[in-house]
Amino acid sequence: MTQRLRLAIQSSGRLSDDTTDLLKACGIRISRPDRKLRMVSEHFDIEILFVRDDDIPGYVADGVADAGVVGQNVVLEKNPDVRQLDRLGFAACRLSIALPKSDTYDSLEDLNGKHIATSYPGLLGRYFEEHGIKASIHEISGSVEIAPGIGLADGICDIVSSGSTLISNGLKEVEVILRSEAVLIASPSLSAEKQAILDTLQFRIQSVLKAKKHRYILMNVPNESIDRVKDILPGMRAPTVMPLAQEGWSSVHSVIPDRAFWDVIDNLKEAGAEGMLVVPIEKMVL
Ligand code: PRT
Ligand code: ZN
Repeated sequence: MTQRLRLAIQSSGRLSDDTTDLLKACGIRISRPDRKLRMVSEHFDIEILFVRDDDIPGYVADGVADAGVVGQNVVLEKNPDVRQLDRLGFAACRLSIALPKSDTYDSLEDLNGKHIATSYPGLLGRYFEEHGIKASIHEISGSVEIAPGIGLADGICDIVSSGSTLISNGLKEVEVILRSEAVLIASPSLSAEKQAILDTLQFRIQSVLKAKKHRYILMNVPNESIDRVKDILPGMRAPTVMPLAQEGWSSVHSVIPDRAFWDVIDNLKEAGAEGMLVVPIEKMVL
Protein backbone atom coordinates (compact mmCIF):
# COMPACT_ATOMS: atom_id res chain seq x y z
CA MET A 1 0.00 0.00 0.00
CA THR A 2 1.34 3.46 -0.81
CA GLN A 3 2.16 5.58 2.18
CA ARG A 4 0.56 8.96 2.73
CA LEU A 5 2.11 11.95 4.41
CA ARG A 6 -0.02 13.03 7.38
CA LEU A 7 -0.15 16.82 7.59
CA ALA A 8 -1.70 18.47 10.65
CA ILE A 9 -3.24 21.89 10.08
CA GLN A 10 -5.33 24.21 12.25
CA SER A 11 -8.97 23.22 12.24
CA SER A 12 -10.32 26.74 12.52
CA GLY A 13 -8.62 29.99 13.45
CA ARG A 14 -6.19 32.57 12.14
CA LEU A 15 -4.05 30.04 10.27
CA SER A 16 -6.76 28.01 8.55
CA ASP A 17 -7.67 30.12 5.50
CA ASP A 18 -4.08 30.90 4.53
CA THR A 19 -3.04 27.27 5.03
CA THR A 20 -5.93 26.04 2.87
CA ASP A 21 -5.13 28.63 0.18
CA LEU A 22 -1.45 27.65 0.15
CA LEU A 23 -2.26 23.95 -0.15
CA LYS A 24 -4.75 24.70 -2.92
CA ALA A 25 -2.08 26.62 -4.82
CA CYS A 26 0.10 23.50 -4.40
CA GLY A 27 -2.58 21.35 -6.03
CA ILE A 28 -4.04 19.98 -2.79
CA ARG A 29 -7.69 20.88 -2.55
CA ILE A 30 -9.20 20.85 0.92
CA SER A 31 -12.82 19.81 1.08
CA ARG A 32 -14.17 19.15 4.50
CA PRO A 33 -17.81 18.06 4.48
CA ASP A 34 -19.34 17.76 7.99
CA ARG A 35 -16.18 19.30 9.43
CA LYS A 36 -14.50 15.92 9.50
CA LEU A 37 -11.23 15.66 11.46
CA ARG A 38 -9.41 13.85 8.68
CA MET A 39 -9.32 14.17 4.92
CA VAL A 40 -7.49 12.23 2.25
CA SER A 41 -6.34 14.26 -0.76
CA GLU A 42 -7.46 13.00 -4.16
CA HIS A 43 -4.50 14.22 -6.18
CA PHE A 44 -1.58 13.87 -3.80
CA ASP A 45 -0.43 11.19 -1.34
CA ILE A 46 -1.36 13.27 1.63
CA GLU A 47 -3.82 13.03 4.48
CA ILE A 48 -4.87 16.16 6.35
CA LEU A 49 -5.63 16.18 10.09
CA PHE A 50 -7.65 19.17 11.36
CA VAL A 51 -6.59 19.98 14.91
CA ARG A 52 -6.02 22.84 17.41
CA ASP A 53 -2.85 24.73 16.64
CA ASP A 54 -1.41 24.10 20.12
CA ASP A 55 -1.49 20.34 19.52
CA ILE A 56 0.37 20.42 16.20
CA PRO A 57 4.01 20.47 17.44
CA GLY A 58 3.29 17.61 19.88
CA TYR A 59 1.52 15.51 17.26
CA VAL A 60 4.45 15.91 14.89
CA ALA A 61 7.00 15.13 17.62
CA ASP A 62 5.03 12.03 18.70
CA GLY A 63 4.55 10.74 15.16
CA VAL A 64 0.73 11.16 15.21
CA ALA A 65 1.35 13.47 12.25
CA ASP A 66 4.38 13.54 9.92
CA ALA A 67 4.32 17.27 9.30
CA GLY A 68 2.32 20.34 10.27
CA VAL A 69 1.63 24.00 9.60
CA VAL A 70 1.74 26.16 12.72
CA GLY A 71 2.97 29.50 14.11
CA GLN A 72 6.63 29.60 15.14
CA ASN A 73 5.50 31.06 18.47
CA VAL A 74 3.68 27.80 19.26
CA VAL A 75 6.59 25.62 18.09
CA LEU A 76 9.18 27.53 20.12
CA GLU A 77 6.98 27.67 23.22
CA LYS A 78 6.51 23.90 23.18
CA ASN A 79 10.10 23.28 22.03
CA PRO A 80 9.40 19.77 20.73
CA ASP A 81 11.68 17.48 18.74
CA VAL A 82 10.65 18.57 15.23
CA ARG A 83 12.38 19.94 12.14
CA GLN A 84 11.43 23.53 11.31
CA LEU A 85 11.31 23.80 7.50
CA ASP A 86 9.93 26.61 5.32
CA ARG A 87 8.67 29.93 6.63
CA LEU A 88 5.32 30.36 4.95
CA GLY A 89 4.88 34.13 4.82
CA PHE A 90 1.54 34.43 6.63
CA ALA A 91 0.24 34.87 10.20
CA ALA A 92 3.05 37.33 10.87
CA CYS A 93 3.03 38.57 14.45
CA ARG A 94 5.34 39.24 17.36
CA LEU A 95 5.48 38.10 20.96
CA SER A 96 5.94 41.22 23.04
CA ILE A 97 6.09 42.44 26.59
CA ALA A 98 3.68 45.29 27.32
CA LEU A 99 3.20 47.52 30.36
CA PRO A 100 0.52 50.06 31.36
CA LYS A 101 1.10 53.12 29.21
CA SER A 102 1.61 55.38 32.24
CA ASP A 103 4.61 53.29 33.46
CA THR A 104 8.05 54.70 32.80
CA TYR A 105 10.22 52.29 30.87
CA ASP A 106 13.81 52.90 29.83
CA SER A 107 15.41 49.47 29.57
CA LEU A 108 14.95 45.77 30.27
CA GLU A 109 16.18 46.29 33.86
CA ASP A 110 12.90 48.06 34.59
CA LEU A 111 11.23 44.63 34.37
CA ASN A 112 13.10 43.36 37.46
CA GLY A 113 10.64 42.54 40.23
CA LYS A 114 7.62 42.78 37.92
CA HIS A 115 4.86 40.22 37.74
CA ILE A 116 4.11 39.37 34.08
CA ALA A 117 1.03 37.47 32.86
CA THR A 118 1.40 35.32 29.73
CA SER A 119 0.34 32.19 27.84
CA TYR A 120 3.98 31.79 26.82
CA PRO A 121 5.81 30.93 30.07
CA GLY A 122 8.45 28.87 28.24
CA LEU A 123 9.56 31.58 25.82
CA LEU A 124 9.27 34.37 28.40
CA GLY A 125 11.15 32.37 31.06
CA ARG A 126 14.01 31.67 28.64
CA TYR A 127 14.08 35.34 27.60
CA PHE A 128 14.31 36.55 31.21
CA GLU A 129 17.01 33.98 31.94
CA GLU A 130 19.10 34.97 28.90
CA HIS A 131 18.89 38.64 29.86
CA GLY A 132 19.40 38.14 33.60
CA ILE A 133 16.01 39.61 34.54
CA LYS A 134 14.44 38.58 37.83
CA ALA A 135 10.72 38.87 37.14
CA SER A 136 7.94 36.46 38.00
CA ILE A 137 5.70 34.82 35.43
CA HIS A 138 2.01 34.22 35.91
CA GLU A 139 0.66 31.74 33.37
CA ILE A 140 -2.87 32.36 32.11
CA SER A 141 -4.49 30.80 29.09
CA GLY A 142 -6.54 33.60 27.56
CA SER A 143 -7.53 37.29 27.72
CA VAL A 144 -4.01 38.07 28.85
CA GLU A 145 -4.35 41.75 27.96
CA ILE A 146 -6.85 42.46 30.75
CA ALA A 147 -4.51 41.14 33.50
CA PRO A 148 -2.91 44.51 34.44
CA GLY A 149 -6.28 46.31 34.41
CA ILE A 150 -7.78 43.89 36.96
CA GLY A 151 -4.70 43.90 39.18
CA LEU A 152 -3.58 40.37 38.29
CA ALA A 153 -0.16 41.41 36.96
CA ASP A 154 2.09 44.43 36.36
CA GLY A 155 2.42 43.68 32.65
CA ILE A 156 1.84 41.05 30.00
CA CYS A 157 3.68 39.10 27.32
CA ASP A 158 1.39 38.27 24.40
CA ILE A 159 1.02 38.06 20.64
CA VAL A 160 0.71 41.44 18.92
CA SER A 161 -0.04 42.11 15.29
CA SER A 162 -1.64 45.53 14.68
CA GLY A 163 -1.15 46.64 18.30
CA SER A 164 -4.77 47.79 18.66
CA THR A 165 -5.60 45.27 21.43
CA LEU A 166 -2.77 46.70 23.54
CA ILE A 167 -3.90 50.26 22.92
CA SER A 168 -7.52 49.53 23.78
CA ASN A 169 -6.38 48.00 27.07
CA GLY A 170 -4.21 50.98 28.02
CA LEU A 171 -0.94 49.11 27.41
CA LYS A 172 2.26 49.93 25.50
CA GLU A 173 4.66 47.49 23.84
CA VAL A 174 8.09 47.74 25.48
CA GLU A 175 10.05 44.70 24.21
CA VAL A 176 9.64 42.35 21.24
CA ILE A 177 10.89 38.93 22.31
CA LEU A 178 10.10 36.99 19.12
CA ARG A 179 9.03 37.68 15.53
CA SER A 180 6.88 34.86 14.24
CA GLU A 181 5.08 33.59 11.15
CA ALA A 182 3.53 30.30 10.08
CA VAL A 183 6.04 27.53 9.37
CA LEU A 184 6.09 24.02 7.99
CA ILE A 185 7.40 21.56 10.57
CA ALA A 186 8.19 17.86 10.15
CA SER A 187 9.08 14.85 12.21
CA PRO A 188 12.87 14.34 12.47
CA SER A 189 12.63 10.84 11.05
CA LEU A 190 10.35 9.88 8.19
CA SER A 191 10.35 6.81 5.99
CA ALA A 192 12.04 7.36 2.62
CA GLU A 193 8.64 7.24 0.94
CA LYS A 194 7.11 9.88 3.22
CA GLN A 195 10.22 12.05 2.98
CA ALA A 196 9.87 11.97 -0.83
CA ILE A 197 6.25 13.20 -0.54
CA LEU A 198 7.39 15.93 1.86
CA ASP A 199 10.14 16.95 -0.61
CA THR A 200 7.52 17.30 -3.36
CA LEU A 201 5.26 19.32 -1.06
CA GLN A 202 8.15 21.63 -0.10
CA PHE A 203 9.12 22.07 -3.74
CA ARG A 204 5.56 23.13 -4.57
CA ILE A 205 5.33 25.44 -1.55
CA GLN A 206 8.60 27.13 -2.49
CA SER A 207 7.41 27.64 -6.09
CA VAL A 208 4.22 29.30 -4.84
CA LEU A 209 6.02 31.49 -2.27
CA LYS A 210 8.67 32.59 -4.76
CA ALA A 211 5.95 33.51 -7.27
CA LYS A 212 4.21 35.66 -4.63
CA LYS A 213 7.37 37.66 -4.10
CA HIS A 214 7.82 38.44 -7.81
CA ARG A 215 5.94 40.19 -10.61
CA TYR A 216 6.08 39.77 -14.38
CA ILE A 217 6.68 43.13 -16.05
CA LEU A 218 6.07 43.98 -19.74
CA MET A 219 6.76 47.28 -21.48
CA ASN A 220 7.32 48.81 -24.88
CA VAL A 221 10.75 50.33 -25.36
CA PRO A 222 12.35 52.22 -28.29
CA ASN A 223 15.19 50.05 -29.55
CA GLU A 224 17.86 52.62 -28.77
CA SER A 225 16.83 52.53 -25.07
CA ILE A 226 16.93 48.75 -24.60
CA ASP A 227 20.38 48.69 -23.04
CA ARG A 228 19.46 51.42 -20.54
CA VAL A 229 16.25 49.59 -19.63
CA LYS A 230 18.18 46.32 -19.18
CA ASP A 231 20.51 48.08 -16.73
CA ILE A 232 17.61 49.50 -14.74
CA LEU A 233 15.60 46.27 -14.44
CA PRO A 234 16.51 44.29 -11.30
CA GLY A 235 15.55 41.00 -12.97
CA MET A 236 16.91 37.53 -12.28
CA ARG A 237 18.31 37.13 -15.79
CA ALA A 238 18.57 39.24 -18.92
CA PRO A 239 15.06 40.29 -19.98
CA THR A 240 13.29 38.87 -23.02
CA VAL A 241 13.27 41.36 -25.91
CA MET A 242 10.86 40.88 -28.83
CA PRO A 243 10.27 43.15 -31.83
CA LEU A 244 6.95 45.01 -31.97
CA ALA A 245 4.98 45.34 -35.21
CA GLN A 246 5.86 49.05 -35.07
CA GLU A 247 9.37 49.47 -36.40
CA GLY A 248 12.03 50.75 -34.00
CA TRP A 249 10.20 49.46 -30.91
CA SER A 250 10.48 46.26 -28.85
CA SER A 251 8.51 44.58 -26.12
CA VAL A 252 10.67 43.92 -23.05
CA HIS A 253 9.59 41.27 -20.50
CA SER A 254 11.19 40.50 -17.17
CA VAL A 255 10.55 39.08 -13.71
CA ILE A 256 11.26 41.50 -10.89
CA PRO A 257 10.98 41.35 -7.08
CA ASP A 258 7.54 42.53 -5.95
CA ARG A 259 8.73 45.65 -4.17
CA ALA A 260 11.20 46.74 -6.83
CA PHE A 261 8.62 48.13 -9.27
CA TRP A 262 8.05 51.47 -7.51
CA ASP A 263 11.80 51.95 -7.12
CA VAL A 264 12.48 51.65 -10.85
CA ILE A 265 9.33 52.98 -12.54
CA ASP A 266 10.55 56.60 -12.83
CA ASN A 267 13.89 55.51 -14.28
CA LEU A 268 12.15 53.23 -16.79
CA LYS A 269 9.84 56.04 -17.92
CA GLU A 270 12.76 58.39 -18.22
CA ALA A 271 14.57 55.81 -20.36
CA GLY A 272 11.60 55.85 -22.76
CA ALA A 273 9.60 52.79 -21.65
CA GLU A 274 5.86 53.00 -22.28
CA GLY A 275 2.73 50.92 -21.78
CA MET A 276 4.04 49.11 -18.72
CA LEU A 277 2.09 46.14 -17.37
CA VAL A 278 2.85 44.42 -14.08
CA VAL A 279 1.14 41.07 -13.54
CA PRO A 280 1.15 38.54 -10.71
CA ILE A 281 2.84 35.19 -11.19
CA GLU A 282 1.10 32.03 -10.04
CA LYS A 283 4.05 29.65 -9.74
CA MET A 284 7.76 30.01 -10.26
CA VAL A 285 10.09 27.07 -10.84
CA LEU A 286 13.74 27.97 -11.23
O1 PRT B 1 -8.35 27.14 18.47
P1 PRT B 1 -6.88 27.09 18.30
O2 PRT B 1 -6.13 26.73 19.57
O3 PRT B 1 -6.48 26.25 17.11
O4 PRT B 1 -6.43 28.58 17.89
P2 PRT B 1 -5.92 29.80 18.80
O5 PRT B 1 -7.11 30.60 19.21
O6 PRT B 1 -4.96 29.34 19.85
O7 PRT B 1 -5.02 30.58 17.76
P3 PRT B 1 -5.41 31.70 16.69
O8 PRT B 1 -6.19 31.11 15.58
O9 PRT B 1 -5.96 32.93 17.37
O10 PRT B 1 -3.93 32.07 16.18
C1 PRT B 1 -3.15 31.15 15.50
C2 PRT B 1 -1.78 31.75 15.25
O11 PRT B 1 -1.91 32.95 14.48
C3 PRT B 1 -1.01 32.22 16.47
O12 PRT B 1 -0.35 31.15 17.15
C4 PRT B 1 0.00 33.18 15.85
O13 PRT B 1 1.07 32.44 15.30
C5 PRT B 1 -0.78 33.79 14.68
N1 PRT B 1 -1.27 35.16 14.92
C6 PRT B 1 -1.07 36.19 14.04
C7 PRT B 1 -1.96 35.63 15.96
C8 PRT B 1 -2.20 36.99 15.71
N2 PRT B 1 -1.64 37.30 14.51
C9 PRT B 1 -2.95 37.77 16.67
N3 PRT B 1 -3.14 38.96 16.47
N4 PRT B 1 -2.44 35.04 17.08
C10 PRT B 1 -3.14 35.76 17.96
N5 PRT B 1 -3.40 37.10 17.82
C11 PRT B 1 -4.22 37.73 18.91
C12 PRT B 1 -3.38 38.05 20.17
O14 PRT B 1 -3.36 36.95 21.04
C13 PRT B 1 -4.11 39.24 20.76
O15 PRT B 1 -5.21 38.82 21.53
O16 PRT B 1 -4.76 38.96 18.50
C14 PRT B 1 -4.66 39.94 19.54
C15 PRT B 1 -3.68 41.02 19.13
O17 PRT B 1 -3.96 41.48 17.84
P4 PRT B 1 -3.74 43.03 17.46
O18 PRT B 1 -3.93 43.09 15.98
O19 PRT B 1 -4.79 43.81 18.20
O20 PRT B 1 -2.35 43.42 17.89
ZN1 ZN C 1 -4.39 27.58 20.12
